[in-house]
Amino acid sequence: MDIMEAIKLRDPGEREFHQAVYEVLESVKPVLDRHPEYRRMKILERITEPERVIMFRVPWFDDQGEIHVNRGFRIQMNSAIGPYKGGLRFHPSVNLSILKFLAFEQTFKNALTTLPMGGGKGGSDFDPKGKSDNEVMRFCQSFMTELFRHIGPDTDVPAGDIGVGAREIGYLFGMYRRLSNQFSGVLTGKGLGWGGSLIRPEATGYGCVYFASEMLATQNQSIKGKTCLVSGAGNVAQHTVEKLIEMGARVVTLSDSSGYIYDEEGMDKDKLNFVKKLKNIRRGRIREYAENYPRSIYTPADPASGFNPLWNHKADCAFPSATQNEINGRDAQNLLVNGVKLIAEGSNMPSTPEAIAAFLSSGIQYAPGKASNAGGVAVSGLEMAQNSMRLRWPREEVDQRLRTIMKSIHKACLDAAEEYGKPGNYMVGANIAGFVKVVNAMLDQGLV
Ligand code: NDP
Ligand code: 2IT
Repeated sequence: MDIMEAIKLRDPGEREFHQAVYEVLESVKPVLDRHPEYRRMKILERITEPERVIMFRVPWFDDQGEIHVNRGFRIQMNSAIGPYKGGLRFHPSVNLSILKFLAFEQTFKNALTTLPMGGGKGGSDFDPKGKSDNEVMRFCQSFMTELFRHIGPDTDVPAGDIGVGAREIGYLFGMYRRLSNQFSGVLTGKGLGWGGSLIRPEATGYGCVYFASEMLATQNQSIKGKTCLVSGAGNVAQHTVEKLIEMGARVVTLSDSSGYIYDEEGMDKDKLNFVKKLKNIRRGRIREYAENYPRSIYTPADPASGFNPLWNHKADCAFPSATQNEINGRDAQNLLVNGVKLIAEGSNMPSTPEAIAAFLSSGIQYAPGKASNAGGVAVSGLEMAQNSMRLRWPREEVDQRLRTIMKSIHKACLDAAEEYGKPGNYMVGANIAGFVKVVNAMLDQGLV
């Protein structure tokens, strides 16, 4: 039976996981043809099956004394090249399918970073929105009370993702330290005063813009003066905007799940600082941007419309930085009609297969998340390295290493694409380069 069919039969309903696996399997077909040993050693069957899946109950009290029960997960996907590594997502939509797709993608992304990290992902269907700090703390403590026995600085090193930022990492770390009686580098994204790395909060967004600059450089172009669409308003979106502004681009959009803002004038440092305070401290909605800057326009989300108007503005570049499948086939057509020539994915799997097909057939530059958003986990890897050495590198050094890593990922994608006859196809290149590295490690280490 075809491997894809077998995966669908085994876990029907895991739509996002099937989507992520299908993309990689299609890309690596020529590699399998060149390396018959991969099929003989049942590499596809092994690499699509998590090494371990942990699912657990997370009970907690809200401020009124009411009891709630959420579900916690950790997918330990692949540890052939290093300890499991990947973020934790707290969002009501979290389920096994979403976390398996993220852990699968993470495995190849981490391989691309050049650092020794395996792939994992975890999280909960807990919704931090509208919860008090104390409620979030109690939830994190309950979550870690179970998770702590499955992780460790040389076993599995979680970090942030949607709904998990500096506050949550703090509460999680505190509980891990208490339970294990050890101060270790078990989580990344830690505070600067207790083992965190400079540039880690900025890394995903900055890295994505560095990657886009490399892409543009292949066409003798630069970010300067480009009009850019950015979605999301969280960690990745904020630091993407920060670097874009610094490099002289004009950023005109941001969003959250309630709607998006369009600011014709473009954002500057002051406007970005407003967004940071709004989102990271007051935890408010992006609508307030338009209330504060009346020349910008707020449009509420309308999921029933079948398209996202954020992607329907004249622009040169797009940086989706919210969530999976946020650009569908119709959005992709809108982007193309509006003149967008470069897509660099900050979020994981933001483009549906239809959208990717439209980008690739139009010949614009398209970078998949596992390459362009790898800067976040790369600096997590640098945080682990600094923790192991018990020292801290200065900001410039981490930033320089991040740039070097993004450059090397960019080159690895182009080289692999070229080698397999798909020049300029970053998606195929990223999938092949990540896959080959993980597979070779698996083959070296025997049937485990
Ligand atoms: P944050 O929680 O900081 O921000 C997420 C943003 O996306 C918010 O504006 C949120 O809006 C919006 N969003 C989330 N879910 C949905 C949804 N279902 N529909 C519409 N909007 C949504 O997360 P991050 O910025 O860290 O993550 C954004 C993306 O980047 C994710 O895909 C993540 O996997 C990926 N990523 C993150 C990395 C990191 O280091 N943090 C590294 C690499 C990739 P609202 O507040 O309304 O929910
Ligand atoms: O998707 C991702 O790469 C992340 N959420 C960051 C993972 C990490 O371990 O830093």
